[in-house]
Amino acid sequence: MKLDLRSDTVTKPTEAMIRAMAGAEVGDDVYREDPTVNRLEEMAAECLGKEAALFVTSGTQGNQVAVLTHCVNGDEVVVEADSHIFYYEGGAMSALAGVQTRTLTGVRGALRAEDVEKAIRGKNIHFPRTKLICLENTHNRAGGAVVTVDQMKSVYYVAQKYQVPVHLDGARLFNAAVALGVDVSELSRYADTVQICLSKGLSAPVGSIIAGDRDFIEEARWWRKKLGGGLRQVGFVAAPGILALTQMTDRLEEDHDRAKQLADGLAKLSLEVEPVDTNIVLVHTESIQVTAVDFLKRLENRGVLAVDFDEYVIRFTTHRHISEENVTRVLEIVEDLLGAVTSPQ
Ligand code: TLP
Repeated sequence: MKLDLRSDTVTKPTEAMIRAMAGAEVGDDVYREDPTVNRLEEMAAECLGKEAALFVTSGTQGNQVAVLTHCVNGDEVVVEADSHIFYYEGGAMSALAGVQTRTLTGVRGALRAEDVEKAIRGKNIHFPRTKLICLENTHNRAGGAVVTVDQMKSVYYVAQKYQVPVHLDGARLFNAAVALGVDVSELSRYADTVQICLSKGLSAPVGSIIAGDRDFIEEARWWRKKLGGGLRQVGFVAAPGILALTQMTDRLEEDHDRAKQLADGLAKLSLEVEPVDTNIVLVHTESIQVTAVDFLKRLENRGVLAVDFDEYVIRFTTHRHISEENVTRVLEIVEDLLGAVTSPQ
């Protein structure tokens, strides 16, 4: 069996989730008659401290519906240069919403309030209008880095000063909340709209939520339909999402412990490892002069899967199916591979 550390998206539903799917009460959600979806949306809105929420098919759909709802074509959106919404969503923001992006380099993924303030456009006939600021917490490409409450608050205050809404890509917001020891609403309160993924460490098979005020969610529902995301008896898919929110958030700490175990072990093997806040470990392979893709092939031959994040950077992601023993095994395999790389031919 492969040890799959490519992503926390590979997690399978729990037994309880499968039972919940089979037993879900359903209806036509386009008519808003699916009681399970309605319950999930109410619960999600409440836990994120927002008026309303909408069940969407994926994190990407949630983020893009949010951009479409906030902006019109030609608007400018301030994003972190390595953010998922900019880096990994197929250019959807410009393709679908027709917006242009203003990229700012963050500090471990966190935008600095002073940079955001400078980037917000003033009134000038030559300029586009800044219509949205996007944050990401935890920040994926920054290695699962947590954006602190104070960092979020400072950007939000600037955004409010200029009346520009903030959208939070909180695909792994519960990881951030658990790592900081705060309620998730302490983070979501510093954004006007939030996207959270149910299908990553929380283990639901499908789906994300976007939350915001009632008018925003009404409009987002229209955009979701337009994108083909108006599903029918989708309570079968939403049912595990309810368990994701009620039963799966606290255990994320175990994933964080596994990531720290892995990072410590890799550092002991003299590899350069980025600081670990949550369930993502970024490892550099320059020092052994092997590219990420090459090292990944060697790992795969030994039954370990991870992904490349840069020419010399590998990402390992821990999740519910990766135990302490599994991490120990991964470290033994890496040690063997390093021996082969560094020993004279
Ligand atoms: N991230 C995936 C890949 O797309 C890279 C992963 O394996 O980490 N926001 C963030 C911060 C994400 O990490 C992801 C998925 C998404 C949005 C998109 O979610 P999905 O995959 O549900 O569209």
